[in-house]
Amino acid sequence: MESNKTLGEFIIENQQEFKYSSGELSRLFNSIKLAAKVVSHKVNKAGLVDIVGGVGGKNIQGEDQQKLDVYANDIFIETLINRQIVCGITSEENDDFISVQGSDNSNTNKYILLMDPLDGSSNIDVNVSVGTIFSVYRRISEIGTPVVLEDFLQPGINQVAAGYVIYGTSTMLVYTTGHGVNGFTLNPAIGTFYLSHPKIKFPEKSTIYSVNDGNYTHFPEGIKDFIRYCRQEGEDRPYTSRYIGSLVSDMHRNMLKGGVYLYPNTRSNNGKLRLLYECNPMAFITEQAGGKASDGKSRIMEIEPQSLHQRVPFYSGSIKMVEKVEEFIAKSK
Ligand code: AHM
Ligand code: MG
Repeated sequence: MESNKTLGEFIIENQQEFKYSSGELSRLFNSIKLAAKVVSHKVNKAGLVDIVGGVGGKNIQGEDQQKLDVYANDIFIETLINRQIVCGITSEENDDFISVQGSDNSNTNKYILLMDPLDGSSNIDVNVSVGTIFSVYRRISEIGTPVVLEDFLQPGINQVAAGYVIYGTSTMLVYTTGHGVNGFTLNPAIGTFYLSHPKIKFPEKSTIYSVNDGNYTHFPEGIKDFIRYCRQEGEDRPYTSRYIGSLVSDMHRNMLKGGVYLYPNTRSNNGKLRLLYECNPMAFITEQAGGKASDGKSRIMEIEPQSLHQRVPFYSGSIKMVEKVEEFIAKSK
């Protein structure tokens, strides 16, 4: 484990990897890591202060918002707006996108940020890890004008960076700019992220499957077949079932230990996870770690988004396992 390289040093050293190298990305990451540290501090204190629980509001999907969701959302948005680093932000917790143009439309920044500020927040009051997921794109509309919806509805293949922060037994920031995936662990004593997981790759041998088994009866036949296959005796089967119910934690574990994450559609819905805030960034990271991310038929990152809060079925993990999922889905038709 390389323990003495900080995230700041790593970004500067690897700036040439970022094709639009102009210092903007480092400034953007400085803001993300600052906001992440503030949220991490708050999440770690969640059991100590009376901050856990709903605030009575519902987000766009009609789900109860937890206080910490709102807090994390505000911190990330404020940090980015105050530093005038991006020209637009959209969040799973907001109905619409935010244009960061300044009062005189003078903002000439090129990047927009999409985020799920605190994913898995229903886990907070039982002390289970949660995470922040983010994704960065270059705007497609003209610089200096207010951002438009089309800037945010770009396919995942246009991402220039994506990452997540996991608030777990330790706080980690994992990201990619399209040149592999690297993980940094926060030393809370001095507030610095250190490179702890360089060049993360899915292991060759993958034996974990992660799915909310309680929904089994509603899953498409192909997914039921895949789950039965996971449970059967075979060369390296039955596989191990692990499901935390916190996407960042489930994906993080599967990437390090080897496995597949499934959130299927059912007869009545198109899955739960949001294409822009959860699936695209996780798909970018998965692919960069040598894995594959699919909606069962097509590559997640090639889906043309139709709306900000669109949901898609999501299968992401080691290539062989995701191909097996696709194979069962194709066979069941
Ligand atoms: P959230 O964004 O409202 O927190 O919901 C997303 C979370 C993911 O972290 C997790 O993988 C999934 O919902 C779990 O859903 P379920 O409880 O239906 O299994
Ligand atoms: Mg979420």
